[in-house]
Amino acid sequence: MIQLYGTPRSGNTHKVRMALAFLDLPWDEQLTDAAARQSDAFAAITPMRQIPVYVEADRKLRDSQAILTYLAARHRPGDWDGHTPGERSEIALWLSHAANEIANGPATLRLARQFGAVIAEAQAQAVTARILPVIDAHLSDHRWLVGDRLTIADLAASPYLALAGEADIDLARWPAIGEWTDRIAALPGFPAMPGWPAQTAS
Ligand SMILES: N[C@@H](CCC(=O)N[C@@H](CS)C(=O)NCC(=O)O)C(=O)O
Repeated sequence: MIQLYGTPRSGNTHKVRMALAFLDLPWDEQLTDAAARQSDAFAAITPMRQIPVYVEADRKLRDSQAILTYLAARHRPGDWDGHTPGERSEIALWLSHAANEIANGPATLRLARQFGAVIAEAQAQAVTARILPVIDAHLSDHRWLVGDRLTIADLAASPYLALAGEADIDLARWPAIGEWTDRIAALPGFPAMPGWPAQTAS
């Protein structure tokens, strides 16, 4: 059985949770809160002491983008990770935005608002102001980030944008982003995530 180390409010964990649910794979959740992440037992699982971690038999994977890449290659090759060199490049672009601008912008602002993290506020606001119009403009004439279907680009980029309200970001200014995260939440099998608006959790 797949073990997913994470927490219910971790957007990075939710990227993997969505993938497992949409793939209809059974998994167990290992609740790994801040205290558990400091334990020697967790350090033995990942030297980064970060969630999510994916464990299946003797395979141990960390980093949400890396785990999504693995799941796509194993279970939905082409469909989820790109059929052509152009699609693969576009997916890599969005995984990069997820791990860089989205993580350092909206996700960092949420960390401060929801969990009391001390952050470089102006820098996080600047990154957010730079990336949101780019994503919104792209989604204004695309239903999905890459191609005409869900890919791991959508899974990687969506949680911290859906959770923007928890970062005091008004998504009314970026309607295409909200419509897209609603679209993802309406997919059959979407797993519940606290704070993700308009979800029809199953
Ligand atoms: N690049 C990693 C980042 C993971 C990450 O930042 N996880 C957070 C929770 S969502 C965490 O474990 N924070 C605790 C820490 O960094 O010490 C990924 O995408 O999985």
